[in-house]
Amino acid sequence: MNLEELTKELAVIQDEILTKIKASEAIPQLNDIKVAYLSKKGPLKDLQTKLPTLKPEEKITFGQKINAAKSTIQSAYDKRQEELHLQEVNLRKDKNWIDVTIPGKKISIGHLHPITQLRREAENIFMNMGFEIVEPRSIDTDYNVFEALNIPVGHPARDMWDTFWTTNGYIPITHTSAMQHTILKEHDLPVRAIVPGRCFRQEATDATHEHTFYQIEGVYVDKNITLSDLIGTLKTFLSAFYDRDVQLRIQPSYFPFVEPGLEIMIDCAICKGKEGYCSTCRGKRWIELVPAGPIHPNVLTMAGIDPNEYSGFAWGMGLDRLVMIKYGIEDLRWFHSGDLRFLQQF
Ligand code: FA5
Repeated sequence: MNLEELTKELAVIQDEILTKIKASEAIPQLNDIKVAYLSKKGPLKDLQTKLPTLKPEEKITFGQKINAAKSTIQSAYDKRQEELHLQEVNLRKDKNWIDVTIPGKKISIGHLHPITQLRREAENIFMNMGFEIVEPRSIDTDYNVFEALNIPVGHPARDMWDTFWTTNGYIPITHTSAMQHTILKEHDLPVRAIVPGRCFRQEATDATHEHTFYQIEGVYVDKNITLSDLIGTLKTFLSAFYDRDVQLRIQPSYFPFVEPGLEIMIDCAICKGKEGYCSTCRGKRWIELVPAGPIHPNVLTMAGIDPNEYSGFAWGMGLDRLVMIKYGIEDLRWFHSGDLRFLQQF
């Protein structure tokens, strides 16, 4: 082959390589092209082997042409490599793209049940009044639930607290009064304690009765305690709890462990005593809220306390009812419903 033919051949090979470099779509493909055309077994090397057939000055000319072609090819390779690299980076950016301006997703973390919130509030008020908090047992003996409260076996008052029994004779506590005997027996006098706890009863449930509900028992024993101490304590607590000057009215009731038995009523803050029907007090203007009374001498005696030296009072308020009145809730079954539309309001 003469110089002219070799030059033509070189131009064809160069065009072919440049076209392939331009058309390459990824760096590995580009590298393959480079290896195929510029390696020792490539077409350029082939042309170089034909140099000896040329005259000396043609050798120089063709050598220069080959070098120029190599340099052109290298530049095209470098340029394409840069383009493909950029293309790949942009593609990755698109895939992992994060819009940092999107507002975050709100994680809902829930909150305390309204009964728990207000139980804590009630505990704080009583603690500020000098009461200690005693936890009740969830199941207890017949002795603590009934007998030590002056309700022996066969006493008709047991029917007031129709309850569940375990197969081995224990009682899921029917009222927090079940802790009265333990408190009176185990605490030094004077004693001021509250017992916030969960109670269980065999009930046909309705808007004001559940099989599971909460009570806050109160026990106060000291020398010279009178009914006015009971009234003063409850008025102070209820006024703080409802954040207003609560008015009390007292009517007789019956519980074997207090004498006399009382039902403390509060004025209805919903209708404020006005004419017309009110769903909270049912038009009575007064709401029965706290059963209470001076502790019966038999209960003190059974706990080893001399009723001639000491006297005291107790109450057992329904916490669910306290909360219902505070928030104007008409049906206590909402509390156990687990319905977020209800719970999220508190
Ligand atoms: C008692 O349980 C007495 N141990 C209270 C007591 C204590 C009186 C100390 C005297 C001295 P009673 O069964 O009435 O009493 O219940 C007290 C309160 O618990 C009621 O006023 C009511 O608010 C609440 N309660 C009773 N049963 C239910 C129920 N099934 N569902 C929701 N709340 C209830």
